Amino acid sequence: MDRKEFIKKAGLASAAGIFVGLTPSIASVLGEKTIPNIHNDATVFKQSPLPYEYDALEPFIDKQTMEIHYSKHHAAYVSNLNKAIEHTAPVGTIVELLNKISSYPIAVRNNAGGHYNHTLFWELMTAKANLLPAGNLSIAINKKFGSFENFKKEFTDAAMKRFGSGWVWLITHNGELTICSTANQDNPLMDIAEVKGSPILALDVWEHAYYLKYQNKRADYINAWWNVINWKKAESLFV
Ligand code: MN3
Repeated sequence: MDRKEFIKKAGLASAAGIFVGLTPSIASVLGEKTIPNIHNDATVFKQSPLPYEYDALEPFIDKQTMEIHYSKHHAAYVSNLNKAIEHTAPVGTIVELLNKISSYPIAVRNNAGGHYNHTLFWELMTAKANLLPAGNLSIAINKKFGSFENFKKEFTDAAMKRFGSGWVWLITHNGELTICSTANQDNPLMDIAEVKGSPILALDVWEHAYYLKYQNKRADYINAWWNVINWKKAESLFV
């Protein structure tokens, strides 16, 4: 680095330092809240207990995958979400936050989605699964897709076609059922979602959800998941 370049770089660094140094006082002049959200219980998110044991979904979803997925992956989304909103104004409930996610940085989007998606995913699985939906949801599936088998095929196709990491959803919007998929930890409740609606079913197709047991065989994982769907929970979400 010659002398001229050094002076230029040093000047930029010092300008950056001044800028960073001024930020809090500008914030206080503007009367912005500087108390971190972490002190407000309403905006600290917590991971709910898993509604069953880690090995409850064997042999379809293995114990080790469940343990790592819940205690490492999901736990990290919750902790990183709390860090990402530590200095923002109160964000409201997780659903309220998702509904206005376009006004937050990408770290909030990724971790709020990760928290919501996994919470729902755990609740939508059970060891005591009925293999078919009942009630109004069953009627609506037959009406929209022709038969349960057609619905299963369309949902499985969407899950196979999701390139890279993401989720596949059955959602309802004004009583109409739709299958859609989202990348990363996005979901249909986000204001940035291409297809919006309320989730009825959620399937995690990130490799961390199946790689230990199924390796690259996503189709086998999806096929196994149909055996552990908590249709009672799905029916309760269909209103
Ligand atoms: Mn996951």
